[in-house]
Amino acid sequence: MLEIKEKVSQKPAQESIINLDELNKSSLKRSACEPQMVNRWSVDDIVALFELPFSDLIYRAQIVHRENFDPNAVQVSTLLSIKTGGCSEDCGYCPQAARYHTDVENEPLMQLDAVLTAAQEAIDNGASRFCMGAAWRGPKQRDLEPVLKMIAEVKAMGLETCATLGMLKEGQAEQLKNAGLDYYNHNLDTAPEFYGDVITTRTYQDRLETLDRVRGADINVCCGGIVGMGESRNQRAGLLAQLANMERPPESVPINLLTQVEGTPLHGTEELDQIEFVRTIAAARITMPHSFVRLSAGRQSMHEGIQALCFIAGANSIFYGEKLLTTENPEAETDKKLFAKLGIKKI
Ligand code: SAM
Ligand code: DTB
Ligand code: SF4
Repeated sequence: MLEIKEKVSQKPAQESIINLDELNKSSLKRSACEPQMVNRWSVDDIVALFELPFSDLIYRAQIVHRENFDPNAVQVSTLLSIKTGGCSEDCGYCPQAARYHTDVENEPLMQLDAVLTAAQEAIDNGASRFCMGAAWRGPKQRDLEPVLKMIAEVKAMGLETCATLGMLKEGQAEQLKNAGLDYYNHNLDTAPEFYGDVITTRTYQDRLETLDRVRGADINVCCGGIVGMGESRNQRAGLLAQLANMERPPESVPINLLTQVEGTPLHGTEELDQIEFVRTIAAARITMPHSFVRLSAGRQSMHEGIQALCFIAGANSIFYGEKLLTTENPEAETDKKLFAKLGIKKI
């Protein structure tokens, strides 16, 4: 244990975590807010965490968790898909991509009233944050206008606001900030070297540039990824290294377990062992001590004992409500019972 402790706390190797040449070529001007990488954690250091005996890993995660958070408090966000299906992108996990034959239909942007009704339900169920998701490559200006109105009205109801609308162009993050947006969710999804196996219609660099824009507009960053897509342990560690080495790590880090949907290319992927999922949560907690780590998609397929282990490993945020975007999530009542059993309070 001591030996490993020393290993993981030593100064990490000076490897470049992102492709700096590519970043330099980027048309985006450098700003003070650009997520320059800091070599806090090498991929090898994070793999060493994954390799710890389970009990030692959880112990370390608990120490970090208790140093930084109330260990019995979990933040709850409710998700709403404000624009479902028909997406032009080819993300291999996603049931909303138009090119895959899934049961998801292409629907228009929701009306403001319906969004506000859903926000009121979220309040009634005790959610503190409301996240609006759209199946877009990115918002066109004419799409953004009604979303700005939704954000402003949801904020006025007293909820924290979050949106996930795809890639942002210059100036759009500022408009979102002015409307009252607290968080923007945009995931890196996986390690750079596995990314091209999953998505080809947008690059890793595109994602980093959107994250720059979000940071530059002083919006909190919600950024994580998906595990269980057939990536290696090294690549799970690689995703965490990308996140943990950001100049300012994301305030919120959703760790999704792939929800396999028939018709998507990743349907039929070998299931990730759930203890390995808990290890991923623990490694996220240790490497990003100040971030909320969100136990995101995949809870529907997890026994409550595994979810309890995730909370012990440092997860302190969940999506709350019977639906994620298009797939199922535990009922709010089920989660209330689980929280009561575990003595967890909602924040
Ligand atoms: N279209 C926008 C985008 O891609 O940024 C926003 C919505 S998109 C559905 C948000 C995130 O949900 C994705 O980046 C991915 O990490 C996650 N996601 C989508 N489908 C999933 C699935 N089947 N299982 C787990 N996570 C999924
Ligand atoms: C995130 O990381 N997970 C959420 C949220 N951000 C937008 C989405 C999960 C989607 C799961 C598949 C679906 O319901 O369509
Ligand atoms: Fe479109 Fe987002 Fe789904 Fe990718 S993850 S296909 S961008 S909705």
